[in-house]
Amino acid sequence: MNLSTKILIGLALGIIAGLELGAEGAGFAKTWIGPLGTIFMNMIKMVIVPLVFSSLVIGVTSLGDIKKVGRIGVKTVAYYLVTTAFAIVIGLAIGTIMQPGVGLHMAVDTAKVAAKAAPPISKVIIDIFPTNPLEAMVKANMLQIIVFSLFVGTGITVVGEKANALKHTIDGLAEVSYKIVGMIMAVAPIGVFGLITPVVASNGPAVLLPLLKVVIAVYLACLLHAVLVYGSMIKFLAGMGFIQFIKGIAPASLMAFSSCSSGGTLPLTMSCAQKMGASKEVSSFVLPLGATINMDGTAAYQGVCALFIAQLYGIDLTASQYMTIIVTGTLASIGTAGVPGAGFIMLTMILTSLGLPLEGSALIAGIDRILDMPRTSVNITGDAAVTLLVDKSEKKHAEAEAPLY
Ligand code: DAS
Repeated sequence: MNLSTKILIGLALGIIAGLELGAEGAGFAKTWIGPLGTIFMNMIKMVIVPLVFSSLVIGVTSLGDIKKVGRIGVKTVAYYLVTTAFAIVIGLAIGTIMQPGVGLHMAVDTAKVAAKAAPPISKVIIDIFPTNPLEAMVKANMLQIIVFSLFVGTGITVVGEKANALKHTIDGLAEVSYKIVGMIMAVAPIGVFGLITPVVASNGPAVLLPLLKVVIAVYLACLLHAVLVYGSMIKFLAGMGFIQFIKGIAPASLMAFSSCSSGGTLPLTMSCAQKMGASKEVSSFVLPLGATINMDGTAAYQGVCALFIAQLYGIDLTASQYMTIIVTGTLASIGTAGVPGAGFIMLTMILTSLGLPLEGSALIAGIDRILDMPRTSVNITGDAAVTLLVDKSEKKHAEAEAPLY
């Protein structure tokens, strides 16, 4: 039985238990069943720091010799960041239009939430540069950890040979972190059961009805992003028909949809991109980087879900908080590893940076695997689209530099 079926069973049992217990059993659910969910969430928080640090450092070191790929690296990262920002904006737009969480005011300590929701945009930008990276890790300050990781990855690449041992160690930490994510996801059904039961018991069936809206919102945001953003990129910048591109990337997109793993799909993504004309040099650099740092589908999902949870608690987000979602979501998607369920881990980080209650993510946890399919598919499709763009511009660059005769 695969993980998605197990999670859905955990969700179904949690809903049934919550409905059976009802409001009068909410206390029992909170005291005796809730801790299963709390432990699950604690394990998620436990792995976020090593996961983001190591996967991002390795993502940056895959740039190889900075001089040689400086130009490609800047272009690649720029395209990845811009498309990710677009994805979040599309996710926020869909979440604003569809309002998936409206009408479900849940009791929450607004003082706690309000206290964290205040930071002005300038403070958000200044604060992403850590004064002490170890403190950032201890406090799980994700934006600071992401910035520090970018510097460490660049430093390792510039130092070269002498830093090989460090790079090897961090690479090992990345692999171990992916494995730990897998172990945590193995107990997800129990964790989801523990998360969802108290929520349903204390909020009744009304809480679950909007879940369909969230699923539709995430799928719609992913589809819109792929058609609007990749459609125009491929047609106007890569000089390829969008249908031709979709047919070319389809094997990898479908593999990503079913495996929910960008990393696992990478070999297929590379062969699809190369069959569509991307050179080996560009695709073997841009795609592994993309599988590590480019997560447009995840970003769109985070835009929708962050709004869903704010709406769930009747919290109106300020413009500065919208900006925080765009900045945090763009940077956080860099640190999202290409493994199943990694995006949900990043969502909990975005909620924390907004001061929104993590409990709200319990409803998302139960359907996350369903939401992981389209976002992973979009993640790798975006990687392939950027690869074709960078490849086209590199070929133009080479032609421009070629001797006239
Ligand atoms: N499933 C992850 C991937 O492989 C993304 C995510 O969980 O959001 O891209």
